[in-house]
Amino acid sequence: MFKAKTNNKGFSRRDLLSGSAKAATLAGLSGAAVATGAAGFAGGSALTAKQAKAAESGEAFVGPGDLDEYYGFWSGGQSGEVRIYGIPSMRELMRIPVFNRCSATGWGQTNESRKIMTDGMLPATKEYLSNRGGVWHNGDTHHPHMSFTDGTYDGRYLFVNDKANTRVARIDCSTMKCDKMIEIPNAADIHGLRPQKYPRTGYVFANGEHRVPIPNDGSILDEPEKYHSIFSAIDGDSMTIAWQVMVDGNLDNCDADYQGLYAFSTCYNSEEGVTLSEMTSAEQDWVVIFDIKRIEAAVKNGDFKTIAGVPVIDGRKGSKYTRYVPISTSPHGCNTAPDGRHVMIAGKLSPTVSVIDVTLLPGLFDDKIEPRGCIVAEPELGLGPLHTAFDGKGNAYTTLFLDSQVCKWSVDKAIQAFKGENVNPILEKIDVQYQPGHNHSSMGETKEADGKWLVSLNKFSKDRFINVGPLKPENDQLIDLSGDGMKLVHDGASFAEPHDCIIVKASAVNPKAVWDRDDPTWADAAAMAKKDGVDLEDVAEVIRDGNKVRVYMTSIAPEFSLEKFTVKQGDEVTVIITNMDDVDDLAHGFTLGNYGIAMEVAAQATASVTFTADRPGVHWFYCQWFCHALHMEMRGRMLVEPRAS
Ligand code: K7E
Ligand code: CUA
Repeated sequence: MFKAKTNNKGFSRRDLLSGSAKAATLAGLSGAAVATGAAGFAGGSALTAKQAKAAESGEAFVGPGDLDEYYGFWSGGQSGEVRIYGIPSMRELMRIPVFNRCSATGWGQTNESRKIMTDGMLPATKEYLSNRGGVWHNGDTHHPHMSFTDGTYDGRYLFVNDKANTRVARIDCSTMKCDKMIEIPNAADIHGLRPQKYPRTGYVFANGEHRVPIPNDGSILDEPEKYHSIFSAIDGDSMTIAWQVMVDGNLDNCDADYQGLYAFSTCYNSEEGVTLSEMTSAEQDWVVIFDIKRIEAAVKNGDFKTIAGVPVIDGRKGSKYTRYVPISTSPHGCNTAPDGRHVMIAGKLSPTVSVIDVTLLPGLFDDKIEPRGCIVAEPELGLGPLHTAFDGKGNAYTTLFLDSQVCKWSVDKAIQAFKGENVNPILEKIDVQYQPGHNHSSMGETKEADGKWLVSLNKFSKDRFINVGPLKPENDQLIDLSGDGMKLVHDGASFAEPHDCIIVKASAVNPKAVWDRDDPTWADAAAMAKKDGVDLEDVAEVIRDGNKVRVYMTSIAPEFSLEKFTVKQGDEVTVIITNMDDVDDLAHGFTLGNYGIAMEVAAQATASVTFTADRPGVHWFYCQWFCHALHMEMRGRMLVEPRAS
C-alpha cells in the first residue's frame, strides 16, 4: 500500500495528470481521487476546477498530500547550504546546512558538526581560526552533484563545492546531513565540481578556480608565471585527495565522461593575467582534458611532486597528462551528454557551444589529430551560452545569459552542419526571466536522462514577483519538456543565487525516517558516555571532572530527563542529549536562553554542545522544535552559581 511516508515508487502522479490527463478527466478524475486518498490524506478527494485545468494542460501541479516524482537538490549559493526541493511542485522541502552556521539546527555549534567542519581543515586554517571561533561561518556553494554508479545516480552521497573557503563537502543521503568536509590544499577557491560517472564515484573532480603562487606563502605577488591553478581528484569514499594536476589558466567548470577515462575543465584567462583587461585580451581560451589512466600511472610511478602532503602532477601545456583544446572565448559550462559521447563546452563570450567527441580523444593524446580535431560541432546559438542540459533524446538545451533564453538544439544536426550540410540545429528558443546561469533537466546528467522537466536558474527576477526591496530573489523557472515544445509552467523565487541544481528521480534516494543509534556522527559523545559510565539512552546525570561538567539527558516528548542542573560560573559545560522518541517526524531541540545556544536533536539522534557557563543565575533551557501539545512546557533550568569572590 502506498503511504505518504515512503517514496513514491512505481507511482507516477504526473503520468496520471499529463500523459493520460484526458482519460483521467473522462473517468471523473477518479484516478486522481484515488491517488490523493492513497497518499494518506482524507477529504478533498476531488480536484478543483483549477487543478483539473492544470492537469489537463500538463502543468506542474502536485496537489495537497500528493508527493513529487523527483528530488531537486539545489545549491544555496552564498548562503553556503544545500536545499532539497520536490519536483515538479518546486516546493522547498528541507535545507541542509553545510558551509554555513545554522540557527535552527546548531550546525557549526554542536560538537558533532564542528568535528565534521574541522576534521578536514588544513593546519594553517585551523591556526588562523583558533581565535576566530574555530570554524568558518560562510560558504559559497555552486555545484551539488550526486554520486554515480555505472553512469547514473546511486543515491549514496551528494558532493558540493565551497568557492569561498576552498572546500568540498559530502552529504550522506541516508540522513541528508553533511558527513565530511575537506579543505583542498594548494588550490584556491574551488568552483567546478563533478563526480566520476563510471564505473562509480570514485573520484570527485574539483577545480581550483583562482591561480595562486604554490606555495602561497606571501613571497610572490607580481610574478604571474609563478601562479597556477590546481585540478583535484578527491576520493569520494574516503574524502581525501587522490591526486592533483597543476594546469595553465583559470579552471572554471568540469565534467567527466561515461567511460571513466577522461575529465574536462573549461579555462578562461589563457592570458594568465591578474587584472580584468589582461584576463580577457585573448580571442581563445581552452578546455583542458585530463587523461585519468596516464595520471594514475604517473602517481604509481612517482612522476609527481608532493606538495602539502599530496601528489601534484605537472599538467601544464606540453605535458603528456593533459591536452589543451582551444575554444572561443572564456568558455564556461562543461556538460557531458547522456549519449556517452559528446561533451558540450559553452562559449560564454562567444555565441557558440563547442562539441567534443570523446571517441577521438585517444587520437588526441597520441598526437594523431590537432587539438581542435576532437571538436565535431560548434553551433552558434545566441549570446552568452553558459550551461547545457539534455533530454536523452538527442537534444541539448543551452542557457543564453545575455539573450535571457534557453535554446533547444539537435546535437546530430549540429554535427551535420559542422560538416558543411545545410541544416539548422536550432529547434526552439524560449524566453526565461531573466539572465539564466545553469539549467538542469530531470536525470539529465545521467544515462537515464528522461526529458520530462527542465529548470532554468535565472539570476534576475526583476518584475516577476511583488517587490521585496532592493535585494531581489533569483527566479528558478520550471519548464515542461514532455509535450511539443518547451512550456514554462512555474516561477520560483529563491534566495542567494542557487547556481546549479540536479533533478533526481525519487526512487533513487531512500533517506531514513529516524537515525540509527549506531550512527558515527556522535561516536565521540558515545565514547565519552562510556568513559563516564552512563547510558546515553537512559540517563539524567551531571558529571563533574575538574571545571568540566558533562550534563547527560534524554528527551521524550514532552520532557527532558533533567528538569534542572547546577554548575559553577566559569565551568566548561557540555550538554549531551539523546532523543529517545522513535517516531517519524518527532524532533526535539535544546535552546539555552541568553547563552546563544541552540541545537536540533532529531528522532533517535544524540547531539551535544559545549560552552562556558560565564553568566550566573537561573537560565531556562527549552525545546525549540514543536513536538507535543505540551511542547511549551518542555523545558528546564540551568543554575549557574556565581564564582566565589
Ligand atoms: Cu555557471 Cu559557479 Cu556553475 Cu554560476 S557557475 S552560473
Ligand atoms: Cu520537544 Cu518541543
